[in-house]
Amino acid sequence: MINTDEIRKDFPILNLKKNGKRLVYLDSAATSQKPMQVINAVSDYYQTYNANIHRGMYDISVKATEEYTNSKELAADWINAGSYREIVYVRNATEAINIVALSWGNENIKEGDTILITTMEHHSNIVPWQMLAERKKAHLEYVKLNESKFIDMDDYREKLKKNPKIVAFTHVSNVLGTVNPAKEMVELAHSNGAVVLVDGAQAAPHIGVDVKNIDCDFYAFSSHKMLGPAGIGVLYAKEDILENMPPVLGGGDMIRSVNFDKSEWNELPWKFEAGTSNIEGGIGFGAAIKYLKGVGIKNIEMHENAITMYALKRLADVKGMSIFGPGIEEINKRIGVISFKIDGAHPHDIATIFNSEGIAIRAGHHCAMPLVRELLSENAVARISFYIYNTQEEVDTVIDAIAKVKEVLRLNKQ
Ligand code: C6P
Repeated sequence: MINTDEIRKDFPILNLKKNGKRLVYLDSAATSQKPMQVINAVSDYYQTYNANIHRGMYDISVKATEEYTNSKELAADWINAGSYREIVYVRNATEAINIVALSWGNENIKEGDTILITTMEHHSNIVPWQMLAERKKAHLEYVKLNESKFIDMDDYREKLKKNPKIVAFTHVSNVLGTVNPAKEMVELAHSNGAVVLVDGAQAAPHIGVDVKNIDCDFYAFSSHKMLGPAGIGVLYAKEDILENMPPVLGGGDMIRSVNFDKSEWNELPWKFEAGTSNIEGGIGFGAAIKYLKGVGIKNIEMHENAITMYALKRLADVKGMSIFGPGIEEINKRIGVISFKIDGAHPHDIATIFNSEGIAIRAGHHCAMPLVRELLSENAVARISFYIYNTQEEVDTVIDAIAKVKEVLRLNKQ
């Protein structure tokens, strides 16, 4: 199991005081905190080998190139990709999905085709497909959720009968915390001839991901949610698919040769990385993955499972509390993202009062408006989310803060 006392020593921000109280950071689904190992890796690059990659014959440029490529190898290993050639560095999961919609989508989607996504998606996995559907006069279809707010597999099978060219779904919901049966969904889509993109933004930091086993064609995730810097993320794609996709951006580094009338593309994955890369981001991301590997994904899963279980139990005792997403009995189908509401309290008031207690949580539609508004029938929900550095004592502070919410809003009198 994880020794959180030891882990917390690596995260300087966790010693900060907020409103006179120690910061309790429960918004890792939005972005995670960073350990000294990542901060030092970025600082070390700036201080000792800052140079452009793929361009210099001199030592510090060679080292920068090596470290950047090495981080891709770590990223490939983290999700069990075939090699770093399948790892395209992009700004974030959002950009990864957009690149697929622009490159693969523009080539392969024709008028009248169907694109299939689910009603559980983050805006990043809705809007690029809406834009593609509009460009191509294609149909965008949504798989429903069932009563328990899991993907309705019967509806999924039905919608697959419309022969979508591409299916895109989230591995883990950023609102419900639900882990979707990715392997089964990919298998069904493939047997129907569709290619599949999995949005792994909330999965890659928290659960073991094996893209070979899932067999998805594309997988998207961001560094900043897994201890790394912002501005760097991964588009994984099977090598043969990437080979056949045209680049989206043109410029330096993505070419093998340029003539006045025509250019030839560079080898993978550089074909998709035009211009100077986010070098320090890639190096920091590599350090983050090394750190997570040191902790071990099984330990991460066990720790988050235990703390989520504890939180669900304690929250269940709160009067007027509703929790969205799988309950304790389905703990193995969820991660530590818990969205909730308290009768009579607006989620923004909850988040504001939590803040006065030093607790950082997110409240709102969580960039999943269709899910929150239409399926949960809420304008906003409050959300706590855990990572490797969170403790049961921090869950206890949440329970105390809820008592404070009730006191301030005079809900105890109801
Ligand atoms: N969700 C949240 O607070 P980016 O912003 O590109 O790194 O990640 C986008 C994204 C895509 N898919 C899912 C399932 C996500 O949860 C997110 C990011 C954050 O829930 C910020 S809105």
